[in-house]
Amino acid sequence: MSDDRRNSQIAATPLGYALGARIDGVDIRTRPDAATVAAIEALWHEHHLIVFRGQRVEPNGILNFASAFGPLDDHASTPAYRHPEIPELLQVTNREQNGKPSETRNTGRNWHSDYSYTSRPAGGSMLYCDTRPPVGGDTMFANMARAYETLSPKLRSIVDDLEAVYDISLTAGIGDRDPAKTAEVKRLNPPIAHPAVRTHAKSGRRALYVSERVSYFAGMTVRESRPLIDFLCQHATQPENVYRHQWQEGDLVCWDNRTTMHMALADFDQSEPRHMLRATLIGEPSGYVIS
Ligand SMILES: O=C(O)CCC(=O)C(=O)O
Ligand SMILES: [Fe+2]
Repeated sequence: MSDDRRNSQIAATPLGYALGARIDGVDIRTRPDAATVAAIEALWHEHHLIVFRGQRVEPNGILNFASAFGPLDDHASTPAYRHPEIPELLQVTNREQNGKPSETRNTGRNWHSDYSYTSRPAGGSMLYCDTRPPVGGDTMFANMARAYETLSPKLRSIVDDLEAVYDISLTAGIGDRDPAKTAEVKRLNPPIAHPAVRTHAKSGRRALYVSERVSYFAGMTVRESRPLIDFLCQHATQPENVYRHQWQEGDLVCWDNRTTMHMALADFDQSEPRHMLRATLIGEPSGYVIS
């Protein structure tokens, strides 16, 4: 099939006003060619989050599809959470691991952008739903470009000059995980300062880069920073700025961590299995470690 024919079948249907679109006409079991990748990326940048629905794929298939969009992270920042055979896949699961509760059963329970506590924050994340509970287990996403654009010009000029210090200790539920693994993850990821507003390398869009994992703004005290962090998070996550995804098995949801943040909800019966696999595209280097 020619590229033109193939790409003309790709169609996007918006899922929310703030962000999100379902993409039809793509079978993720087939590695996309360059023209298809470009067509998908254009829709991804426009909608910030895209959903491929009704896909059934093995872990290697996720790898094959995701790697067409750029180099994948091997998740060395969080080695304990990787798929046992495929380091480019992170498991977000409540399946027991070696007879113990999974370390990732409560992953993502506060608003964040993936790997913001590293010097290589994620570009895109692609999360595949293998098994979902009968009801709930939703994920919410906020449009951080829109959050930035809807600030007053004065506050925008203030945040433009700020650096946000990210701290992995602020990851929700990290205290409930295996202490040795948590200590290792903290050692690998000391606090790091990133610009509070980042410009998307490909779309040029500016977006707020502040989440619930920010502890303070560089050069300001924690007490001074706290109200502003709280305000910015609350502003960004107001319902009008959020898309809430209700998962179906076989969904591949791809979000851009440079223009969105997300939170996984514990709104489900934890005795029901929920098993997800994530491929993470390496983003642009950013930030500096706070000594
Ligand atoms: O489990 C989810 O829905 C999302 C978890 C999360 O934060 C992630 O995979 O990046
Ligand atoms: Fe996440």
